[in-house]
Amino acid sequence: MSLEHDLGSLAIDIAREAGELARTRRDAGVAIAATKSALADIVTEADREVEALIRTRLKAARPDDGFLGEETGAERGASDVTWVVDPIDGTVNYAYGIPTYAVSIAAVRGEPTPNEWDALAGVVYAPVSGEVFHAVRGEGAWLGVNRIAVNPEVGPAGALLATGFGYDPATRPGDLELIGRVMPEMARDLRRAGAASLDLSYVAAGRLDGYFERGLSPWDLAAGALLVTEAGGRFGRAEPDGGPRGPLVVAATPAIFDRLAEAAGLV
Ligand code: LIP
Repeated sequence: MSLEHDLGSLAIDIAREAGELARTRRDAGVAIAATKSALADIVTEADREVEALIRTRLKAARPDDGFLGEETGAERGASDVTWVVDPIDGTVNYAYGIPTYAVSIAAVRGEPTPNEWDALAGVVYAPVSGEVFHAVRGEGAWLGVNRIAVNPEVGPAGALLATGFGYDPATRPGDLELIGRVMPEMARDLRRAGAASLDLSYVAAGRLDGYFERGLSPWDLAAGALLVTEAGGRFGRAEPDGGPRGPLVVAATPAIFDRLAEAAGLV
C-alpha cells in the first residue's frame, strides 16, 4: 500500500475513536473551559481531551511526524508529514448540543500552511450521524464505502450554498456584505451549519453546490479541501484584502466555481 493510503487508514481509525470520545463527553454534559480569540470562540474540556487522544495515537503510530492542532498548536517533526487536526470542528454546536460537529484529521507534506502544503490524506468524521468522509490523494473521495462526487451541474433555481461567520463581532459587517454580494448573484438558498469541515464534505458529496467563508483556520479546512478536490470540485483560498477578517475560502463544483469565486472576491 502507498504511504498516502496508510496515512488515510490511520486517520480514519483515530478519528473514529476520537469521535466516540467526543460523543461520550457530550452525552455526559459539556463544560466550557475557556474563551480564545473572542467571547464567542470557546473551547471545551472535551476539545482538549479529544485532541490529546489524537496526538497520543499519532505519536505512537508515527513518532517522527509533525502536528498542528487547534488546541495545542504546532510541533515540527523529523519527517516531512504533518498532521493538521481539529478535534471538534463545530465547537459551538457541540457546546449547545447541536449534533453538527466533526473530528477533522489531515496528513500533509511540506509547510503546514494551507496554500503551501501538499495534502496526502484526510478524514472528517461526524460522530452523531456516523458518517465518515475520507480521501487519499489520487484515490477519490468517499463517504464510508461509497464514492462521492460534486454535483456536475446546478439547476435553473440557482446554487445551494453554505457559509459561516467569524467569532469576532468586528467581522460581521464584512461577512454580511459578502452574503449580500453572493446570494442575489447566484444562490437558490444559503445554509450555515457551523462546521466548515462538514460544509466542505457536503460540497464533495453533492449535498451543497458551493461554500464560502472568511477567517477559517488551517485545521478547519485541511481534510475538507482534499475531499472537495478528490471529489472533482475546486478549492481556492486567498487574502483578498489582508484585512482582519482573514483569508477567503471558496469551494464548489466546477459548474459554478468561477462565478462564486468572482462574486465572493477571491482574487
Ligand atoms: C468553526 C468553523 C465554522 C466557522 C466558525 C468556527 P471551530 O470552527 O468550523 O465554519 O464559521 O466560526 O471557525 O471553532 O468550531 O473549530
